[in-house]
Amino acid sequence: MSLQENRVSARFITVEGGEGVGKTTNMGLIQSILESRGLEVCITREPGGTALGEMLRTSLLNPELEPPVAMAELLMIFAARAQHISTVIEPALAAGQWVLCDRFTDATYAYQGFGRGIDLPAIATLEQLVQGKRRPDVTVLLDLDPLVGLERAQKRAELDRFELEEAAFFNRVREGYLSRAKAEPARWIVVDAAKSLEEVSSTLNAQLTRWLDHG
Ligand code: Z5A
Repeated sequence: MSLQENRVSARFITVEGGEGVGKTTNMGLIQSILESRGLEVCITREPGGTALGEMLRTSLLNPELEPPVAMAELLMIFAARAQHISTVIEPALAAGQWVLCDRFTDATYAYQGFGRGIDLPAIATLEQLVQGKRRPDVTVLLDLDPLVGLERAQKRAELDRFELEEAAFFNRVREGYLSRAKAEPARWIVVDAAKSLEEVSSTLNAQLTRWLDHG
């Protein structure tokens, strides 16, 4: 595909789900599917993706730092997002690169909205203010029982501040994701992440390929 064609069709793909569901692992698969079609891919993540965003990420995740209250947490996430959109996401899309982002605003609805109980319309107001019309073109949801995901995450590394929340919080987050996917099914690819990595990858491959071919 020529750079000119990429410019016209560059898309914004996000990957979502609870702790340890396999987002990082499956980002690699998505990247290789896109690159095998000759597409240039910009890989990024939230919170993070810029120097400022990574600083905010550290403050958000480190359990040894002063924990932000829910509203401060929400605003830190949107501050990181404003910087990320302006300096990474929009320039990449404008240059014809496909953007593949590990978490985005659906995570804010799930964690800060459903998880922490912040009003969803308040999140929608910030979304509009910070993002304008920018929304993901497709979102992959890796859906998994939070207990299984936490067990996987625990085996891999020290738990961060979010991962120390109680089980009810993670159940609300999962419910939040599933209700968003149900409300807007054309945008979401929902994959059962309880299956083996091979099965998850194969389902994701098939569904993403269908979306890429038929959009
Ligand atoms: N957050 C928020 O609150 N609001 C927001 O708006 C945003 C974020 C954007 C950081 O996210 C935190 O930010 C997040 C919410 C909050 N909460 N936390 N924590 P993060 O994405 O960096 O953190 P994470 O969800 O904990 O990601 P993770 O631990 O890196 O998990 P993952 O990327 O989904 O999983 P993984 O590293 O690919 O896999 C975990 C392990 O499981 C690994 O050993 C794999 O080999 C294994 N694995 C993967 N798939 C399978 C299958 N299918 N079977 C068996 N084992 C598997």
